Amino acid sequence: MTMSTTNQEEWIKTTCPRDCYDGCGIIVHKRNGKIIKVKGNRDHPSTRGPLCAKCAVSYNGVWLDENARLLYPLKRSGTKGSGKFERISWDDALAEVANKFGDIDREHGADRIYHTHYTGTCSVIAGQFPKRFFDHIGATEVDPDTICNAAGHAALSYVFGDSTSGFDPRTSKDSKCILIWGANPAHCGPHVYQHWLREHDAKVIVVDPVRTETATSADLHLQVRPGSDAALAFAMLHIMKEESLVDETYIKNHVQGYEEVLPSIENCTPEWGQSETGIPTTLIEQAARSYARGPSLLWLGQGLQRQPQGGNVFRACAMLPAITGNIGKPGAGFYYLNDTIGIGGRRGDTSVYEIPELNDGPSPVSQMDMPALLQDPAAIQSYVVWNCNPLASNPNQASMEKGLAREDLFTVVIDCFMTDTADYADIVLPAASFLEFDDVCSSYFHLTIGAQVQCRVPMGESLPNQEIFRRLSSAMGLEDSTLYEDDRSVIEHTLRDSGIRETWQELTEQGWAHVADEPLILWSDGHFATPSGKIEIASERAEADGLPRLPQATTDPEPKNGKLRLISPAAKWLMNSSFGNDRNVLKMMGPETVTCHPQTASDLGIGDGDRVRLSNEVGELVLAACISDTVTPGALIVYKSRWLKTEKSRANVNRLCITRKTDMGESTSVHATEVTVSRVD
Ligand SMILES: Nc1nc2c(c(=O)[nH]1)N[C@H]1C(S)=C(S)[C@@H](COP(=O)(O)OP(=O)(O)OC[C@H]3O[C@@H](n4cnc5c(=O)[nH]c(N)nc54)[C@H](O)[C@@H]3O)O[C@H]1N2
Ligand SMILES: Nc1nc2c(c(=O)[nH]1)N[C@H]1C(S)=C(S)[C@@H](COP(=O)(O)OP(=O)(O)OC[C@H]3O[C@@H](n4cnc5c(=O)[nH]c(N)nc54)[C@H](O)[C@@H]3O)O[C@H]1N2
Ligand SMILES: [Mo]
Repeated sequence: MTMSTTNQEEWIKTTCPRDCYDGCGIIVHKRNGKIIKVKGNRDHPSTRGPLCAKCAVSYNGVWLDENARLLYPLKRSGTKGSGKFERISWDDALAEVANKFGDIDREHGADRIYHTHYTGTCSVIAGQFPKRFFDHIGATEVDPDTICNAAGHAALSYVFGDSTSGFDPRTSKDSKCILIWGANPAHCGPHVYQHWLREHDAKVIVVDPVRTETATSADLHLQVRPGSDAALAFAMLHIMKEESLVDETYIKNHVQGYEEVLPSIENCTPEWGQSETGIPTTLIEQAARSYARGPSLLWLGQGLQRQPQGGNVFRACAMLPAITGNIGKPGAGFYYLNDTIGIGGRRGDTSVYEIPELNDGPSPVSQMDMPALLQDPAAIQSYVVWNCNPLASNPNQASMEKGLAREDLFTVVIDCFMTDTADYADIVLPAASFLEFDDVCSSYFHLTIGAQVQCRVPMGESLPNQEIFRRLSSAMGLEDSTLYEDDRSVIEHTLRDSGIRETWQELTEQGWAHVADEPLILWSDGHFATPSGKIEIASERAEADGLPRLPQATTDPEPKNGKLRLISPAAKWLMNSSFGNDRNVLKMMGPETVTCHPQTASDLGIGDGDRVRLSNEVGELVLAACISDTVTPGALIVYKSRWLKTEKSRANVNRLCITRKTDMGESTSVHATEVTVSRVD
């Protein structure tokens, strides 16, 4: 595990497990056994130098700070939300949880125990292993992707049969055009932005209602009206058809439903496209031509599908590679999220993720149902929160808070920090951080696997998630051996399934490895994982699920009664709500603001820096206005997921965000939240 040692100096290679496109390599510098610096690994293909600013600050700030970290199991001693707790032993904490779960199982059934988790850590074992416990006891899972990206997965599964085998970024050396649709890597994958996107000769096109940093540095920015992306895709396809830029041979061999969708494409003229999207026809034409000529890559952002018709938008955009044949050849392809371990259907043994025989419990429920369900004593008796911070991250915050305040709801929170959600727990269990245990990280952009290497002992009495659930299994007297599988065995599974040749020892010395030596050209055999084996523009499976057979050229209606569409994208200085408790991060972010277009501001009589009230049917928030034409006139921006307790309002943008479900995947449509804005005198 040690790269080199001189006297008392040590440098350890490890990997950043945050939910980020970058998947960075890290070097931890120790002196006399103590971590003195956490920094970027300049030999890592994604990182190539320093860490991003937020990780550099937080990993050397709150993550190493004993005063900020949770060190011991805690039991609530005050009212819910008061943040008053007393220290208890692990044995007592686990016995209390075990007894309570036993009582609930006997009185109501274990399906009344709900567990919610997401990507607080994306490392494989800490991120996946605890599911075995919940599956075994028959608890109800809150479907994790419904807070983030489920609509996109559902849509791409209809079209390609697989949403997680996107392009290998290394294939971009052969690309002439990269189309980034509703993603902002400048914030969300700063190393991908700096080293992958900006160092390209390919023409970069960005479709986003916001002139993000990514859009500013692109060759072409299509500043789309929010919710009109499907119309834009159809208008681009119209131009491609008119100008004979479609690949008839590819369509004939590999696409189902082109003839059926053609009449809609023919109706969607560039002029119609301009009126729907607000983008001048000349720009739509330029984008259509560059993309169609290719070879082109299409990156479908997660932000793009967080809207009511997010699934339809994805199906519409997915027609671009199909109809132009920009797939299955060097420099071409689509990307949403890569499952590096299982890419291209290579995964053999899936037992790292799930033990099929353990997994016959209740169906998962959508995160969008949680604000209502949490308030219902007939539905939920216990809420276990691990790897996430739902009070900060979930929409309809007021209802979430009301549910969490229920005296009869037995809430357990496992985290590294005392989050806003943890304040409402009955039992808080301290999680070890990624610097404190071995694990495996797989990037969801680059096709690399990284070693997460223990750099110090866990702080206080904290434990890795997997160890917490082994001990809880034991406290409950559970017998299934898979609940106790040790880390080394799971790590070996994972490496084998990833096709990694290196042993764990070699991986820790190297820090990372590509899952394939040469760039993978995915879908090059022209066979797709759909029932027909073709790309399904027309989908019988969608139809059977009560959805349209074809993508629709529709646009969301404009907000009525003076309302505006509130977008709440990822903040540069946060990782969801993570890092929001770091003093220096807070300093860099400054006070929370709402960005609005100068025309909107003048219509509403708002000046830069004025206090404004944003309100709708679920809540209200008072913020300082920031007037800027980076956003389209009908839209507002408030970045997502600050900690509530760092704000005077004790709320963040999720106070306003709605739980309306997307058309597919029962997922979040936060970017379509509508609010009224008024100046506070
Ligand atoms: N308004 C609005 N809201 C949004 C979004 C939006 O676009 N707009 N985006 C949504 C999206 S995309 C997502 S993914 C969600 C994310 O929302 P969450 O999943 O809630 O993500 P975080 O807020 O980062 O919370 C992760 C928690 O895990 C903890 N953690 C880190 N490492 C470990 C560990 O090893 N063990 C344990 N037990 N805990 C650990 C961190 O300290 C942190 O408190 O937010 C969603 N919320
Ligand atoms: N710094 C930082 N990095 C992060 C995160 C973070 O919180 N902070 N979160 C991580 C997580 S969990 C995720 S899921 C990813 C998210 O990664 P992205 O998908 O890149 O991020 P978002 O910020 O959710 O949304 C991207 C863009 O979608 C745009 N958008 C909103 N509505 C529309 C629309 O109607 N049409 C179009 N075309 N675009 C629209 C927004 O303006 C935004 O610029 O980032 C990850 N990386
Ligand atoms: Mo996400």
